[in-house]
Amino acid sequence: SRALATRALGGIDPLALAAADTGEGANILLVEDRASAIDRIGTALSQHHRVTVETDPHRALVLAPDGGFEVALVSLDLEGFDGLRLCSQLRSLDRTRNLSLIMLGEMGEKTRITRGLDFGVNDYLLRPIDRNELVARVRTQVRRRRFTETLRGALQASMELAVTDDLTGLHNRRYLDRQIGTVFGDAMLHQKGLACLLLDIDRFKLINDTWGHEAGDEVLRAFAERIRQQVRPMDILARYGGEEIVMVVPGVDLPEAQAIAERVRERVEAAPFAVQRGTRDIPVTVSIGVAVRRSTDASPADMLGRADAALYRAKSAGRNRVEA
Ligand code: GH3
Ligand code: MG
Ligand code: MG
Ligand code: MG
Repeated sequence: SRALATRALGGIDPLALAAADTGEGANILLVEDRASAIDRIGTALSQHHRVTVETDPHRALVLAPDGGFEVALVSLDLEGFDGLRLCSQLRSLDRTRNLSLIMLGEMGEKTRITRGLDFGVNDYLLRPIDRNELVARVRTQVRRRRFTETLRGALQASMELAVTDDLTGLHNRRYLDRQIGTVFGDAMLHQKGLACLLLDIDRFKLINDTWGHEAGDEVLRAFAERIRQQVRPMDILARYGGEEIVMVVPGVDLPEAQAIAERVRERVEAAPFAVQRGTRDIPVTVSIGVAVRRSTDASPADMLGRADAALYRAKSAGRNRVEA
């Protein structure tokens, strides 16, 4: 939504941004080998944009992915080369896929122009090229592309926001629920180990009651950060509930998972957490329930359930310990 996109962009409204864009100052690639056309088009566009001329279509194909171009104008009448083919290649390459394309052609080439429009070329200009029309059509493409790119960025940011926990910056439960099925299925298919660790801070209510909720938040953030430093890129780390964190660790068996959990427990206990700009050190301990996937598990919930039961045992047995 527009509001979410605005929030994701740090208060910038993408629609307002698009409306404010003049469509000036773009990087334009002109693929043309006729001297008169280069001169005419180059002169007209240079007053508004930066224009790079390339007479060789093969070199254009090499240049285009790295040039940071927003729009490419491609002649359909290149000497010994089909400009339409170049357009189609630019469309299919990963790094030029989003480039705005404008064909330059003759009136008699309507069939080819239509084919180009069919596979996604954005616009065309007929020779003799009218200067004002050229400038206007290029500007339209520049604005359209910038708008699309802005929305693409906003969408990406909102998608990340939707799976991130605000307080800790860890993934949230929605993310975990979405990913754990995939990881679980993968472990099942390849008959590999999969472990899940359920971490719950000991007597956290007491921390809140003693130091205040703000300090509790800070402890939670620092706790999450300390845990984050101990996971590998393929592990899932998510805030599961209030002061509970889930670690999903692929490729390990139960003894390995217990060793990981024990190391995490020790690291939490090893040093107190500095809060309120370093004025307070709060000691924290954590209890951890460990479970691994079993061949009889129907779903990740079975494994998570065992981790939860193990956590409960760790609490009953006196806290600051690992149970499996
Ligand atoms: P134990 O787990 O050892 O049994 O004791 P506990 O005190 O941690 O027990 P419990 O899990 O029942 O309570 C967790 C507390 O964490 C309750 C809740 O007020 C607090 N909490 C949950 N989320 C947050 C949060 O985001 N910030 C702060 N400051 N506190 C939170
Ligand atoms: Mg509890
Ligand atoms: Mg707790
Ligand atoms: Mg709890």
